[in-house]
This record gives sequence, C-alpha cells and structure tokens, in this order.
Amino acid sequence: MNAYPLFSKRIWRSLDGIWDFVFLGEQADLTTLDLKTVGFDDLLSVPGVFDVTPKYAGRRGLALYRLRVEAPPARRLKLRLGGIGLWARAYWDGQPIGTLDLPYSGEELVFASGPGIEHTLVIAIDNRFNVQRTPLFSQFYDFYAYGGFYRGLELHELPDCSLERVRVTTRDLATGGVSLDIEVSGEVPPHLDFSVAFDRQAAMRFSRPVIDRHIRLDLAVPDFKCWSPETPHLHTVTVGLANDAITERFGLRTVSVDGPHICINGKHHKLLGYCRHEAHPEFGPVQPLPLLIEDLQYLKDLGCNFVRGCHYPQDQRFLDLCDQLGLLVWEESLGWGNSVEQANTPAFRDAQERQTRRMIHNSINHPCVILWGFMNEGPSAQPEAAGLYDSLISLIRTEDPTRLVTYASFHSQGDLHFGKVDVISLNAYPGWYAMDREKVRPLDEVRPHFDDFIRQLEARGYGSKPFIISEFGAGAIWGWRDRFRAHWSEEYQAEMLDTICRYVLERPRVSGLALWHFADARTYTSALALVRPRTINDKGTLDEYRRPKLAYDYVRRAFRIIPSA
Ligand code: ADA
Repeated sequence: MNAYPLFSKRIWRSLDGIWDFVFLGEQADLTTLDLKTVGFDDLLSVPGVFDVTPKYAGRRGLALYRLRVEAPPARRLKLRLGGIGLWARAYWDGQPIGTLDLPYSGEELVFASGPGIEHTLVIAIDNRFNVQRTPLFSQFYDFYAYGGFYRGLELHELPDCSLERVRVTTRDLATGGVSLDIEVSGEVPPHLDFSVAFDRQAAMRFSRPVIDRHIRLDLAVPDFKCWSPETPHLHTVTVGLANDAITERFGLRTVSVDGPHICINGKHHKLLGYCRHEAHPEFGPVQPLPLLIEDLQYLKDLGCNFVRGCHYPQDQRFLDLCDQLGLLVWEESLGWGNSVEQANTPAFRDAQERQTRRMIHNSINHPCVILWGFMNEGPSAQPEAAGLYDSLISLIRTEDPTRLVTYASFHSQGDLHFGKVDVISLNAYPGWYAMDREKVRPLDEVRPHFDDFIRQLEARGYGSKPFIISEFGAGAIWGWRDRFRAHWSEEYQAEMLDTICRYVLERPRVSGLALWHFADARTYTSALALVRPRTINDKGTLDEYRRPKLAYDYVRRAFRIIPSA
C-alpha cells in the first residue's frame, strides 16, 4: 500500500525488500570508516529493525544497509524515507547525500544520480543514544528505541520541474470550496501551465505565476460530500504538469471548538479512544499491513472514534486508513518527560521545531488529523521552558491554522500554558500510581482526582475550554486473573477502565478520553523496568500480540452502549 500523495507520471520504485547488512557494533565510528572496505555478511528486511531480529536483539551500535539500484545518469533523484531510528546517513555511490536525525519523521533527500546506470545506496543506521546527535530520543523514554527502517523507502526520478505537495484547505462546507496551495521544486519557471482534476472529473487547465515556488488558487469540488467520522467521504485532486502529476487525497471538513466541545463541521464530538504505540514484539515499530488493519478493526470494534498517536509522527499509511475509517487522530512530535534543561538545549529545540514542522507538512491533507501535539509530559510547569512552548505553539498555528493545538501535560496544578492552547490535555493515573499506596484497590481516587482538576480549571478561568484526559490506565498482565483483584490483575484494570469511561461519558465537561494504551509495548530493558513486568508497558487493553484482556469488553460496552452526556 502506497500512502498519499501518489505520483502517476513519474518513474519511481519501492526500495522495500531484502538489503545487504552488516552490524559493526558498539565501538564503530562512522567518521573513520572506509565504506569501500566494509564487508556485508548478512541480509535483512527493509522496512525492518535489526535489533528485534534474533541475531541482533537488543544490540546497540552502528549498522550498514546496502542496496544496488539502477537509475539513469545525470538525473535529479529523490529518496523518500517513511521513518528511521535512531539516526541515519545515506550514501549514493560512496558520497553522503543526507543525514536523518529525527526518529519517526518522514523525510526526503534530493540528489543527482551521477554517471552510469548502476549505483550503490548505503544507509548507515545508528541506534546508540546520543543527545547531541539524536536529541529527541533519550534512554529514559518509556518505549523501546529501535534501530533501522521503521517504514518503507521509495526512489523517485524527478523531472526538471517537479510537484512537491498540494495542500488542500476546506474554505466553505456549503459549496465545497477549497484552497489549493501547489508547491513545486527544481527548475521552476516564473509561470506554469498545469491541470487540476478532482476525483474522476475532467481536468481544468490553468496558467498562473509561481510565487516563491507556490501557486495558490481557490476552486469548488464538484459533486462534493463532506468528511466526518460517521461519513468519511474522501476526494482526490490531481495536479498535472507536462512531466509530472501528483494526486492528493483530502476530506472536506472543519475543526473548531464550542465551549468545552470539540466540533467537526460544527457538530459536537466527544473523543473516545486510545493512545497507541506503533509496536509489535516481532517487528518493533514496523507495521505490516495486516497488523495495521487488525489494530484498526479492534479500535472500531471497541467503539472508538479517536486515537492519540503516541509519542511521535505517525505512519502515513495508518493516517490514510484513519481517513477512510473516520477515526479522529491526535498527532504529536517526539518527546517524553524531557527536563527543562534538556528542552532548552539548542539542539533539542531545533530538532523539536524541525520535526513538528515536518510532521505538519507530511500530514497536512489528512482529514482524520484534528489535533497537533508535541513533547509529551514536557516541562510545562517550569517558567524557563516558556520560550520553547511559545515557539512551538506559534509554529503550529503559523504552519496550520485549521487544526487545534494541544500537548499532554502531567501537571494538574501549575501548568503554565493551558491558556495558550485550544485544548487542555492531562495525563493522570489516580488509582494506579495511587496516592494511598497501602490501599488495595484505590479506585475511589479516580473520580475526585478529575473533579478536582475540573474545579481548578474553573478557578483559573479555563472552565469552558475543551479538556481531554489524554492518558489514564492500569497495568494488567494478560492471563493473570486474581480473586484479590489486585494491581496487575486483569480484573483491576477492567474496573479502572470501566470507572474512567463511565466518568467521562457522564460529564459533558470532559471533551475526550485517550486511554493508556491500546496494546502492550516493549519498553526499558534495564533496571528502569522495575515497574514494567516483562519489560513491557502492560497497560494495554490488548496484550502485545493483540489478545484482548478482560478490560476490552468493559471499554467496548462503555464506548458503544452507554450514552454520553
Ligand atoms: C506517562 C507517559 C506514557 C507512559 C505512561 C505510563 O504518562 O506519557 O508514555 O509512560 O506514563 O505507563 O506510566
């Protein structure tokens, strides 16, 4: 499955398949390595992460992947990478063509093919933690940091003037009015002749000046239908040049707030769903299509209308499928519990801003994405971090004024930025990381905790601002049933999730719930895992192999049957 946008006139190929591989280990230094002398002694799958395979499981170090590729001489090429980790440098015929330091980001490298037809592409992947080189991923994050290609690769032969993206913005739901922002690159003439066709309708021809590599025009989609979670109608637009064509898919819809309610096309929608990691024990962060479909079937079966993509930019194929299925998505850039010191280093700040900008660029046309987030559980209560929060919020609003801005805070008191975002989001685990540690089943901490938070919002003047419980959960080890209904039992988790679902459904003040989390996922492999049995974050409603726990039926009943206030 190729994710949108599609390029029908170009020669391009998927580079997914079996690549030559060598693991050079923990001591290897890329700067002193002579790539010509390296022997490749293994084969691995791309996409794929080496450190989940039996031979290299849990290893950290430098690895090289190699593929022989054919491409015509003297041509502009583009390598599209869906997402890597943790760090990568690509070499074309031995010459560096680009470095990737943003784990999970979809990136593109443009370079010249050079002489000849047969070429060698080598991509060095490093999964060692290094805050200077990969500032966005640290060892203390509560999910495993894999090394390799999280998502697929494509190689495109570019015409002299090529199409980058067409950003489609809904202007008017009543008439199907949209604005198109066509972005071109390469040798761009001052004036372009191009065609625009919606769906399978006849193409319209235009001639327009190009300003700063962009052409903007307003059109109406013929025979349009609006997109909503209940009726996820999608349209396509194809823009054609003499030697290039791009097809983007989009939905006509608006996102807004009305007091505490989040609205799609002006209609209130209570968000009900899950936080979801891209994770599986056999594939790490790589998601084969059957797994994507399986996860989406479970989410729909549970009665969810909402997914929080935790804690990084999402796989574009997942977002395409959410567009089709009408699931609403919160997409966020990578961060996890970063300290104010870390967040304020220039390298972290720069990487955070670059990834947020890139995420918006990549996901701009997905109607499913309604919320942009960043830096999960960051230092939002520290005045010294205000600069970074302000700059990310304003960056998001500048790049995309059509969606809502939020971030998941874990400061129920003293958060400094609730007033600046569209939606207040709180991660909280009363009843699990309980206040009263001696109480056997501290379920009665749950409701007062959130009632108290709502009162605080009221007192601080945010009483009518949308508020989402962006994480809440309890660990349960699949198959461990316990008459004591103790912590880690399926019974206790089921009671906890039932309690929070009922609470959210009863209260109009709560705009949404993203349960932590959809499926169990691997995390720390060191002593950091002392509160993570089996080194898995097992607050999943399904285990890591997607076996539903007892809580599944409770959540399903709540989301599907209990009417929401
Ligand atoms: C945090 C964090 C999650 C996860 C969770 C937990 O809120 O955002 O990634 O670590 O806690 O399981 O405790």
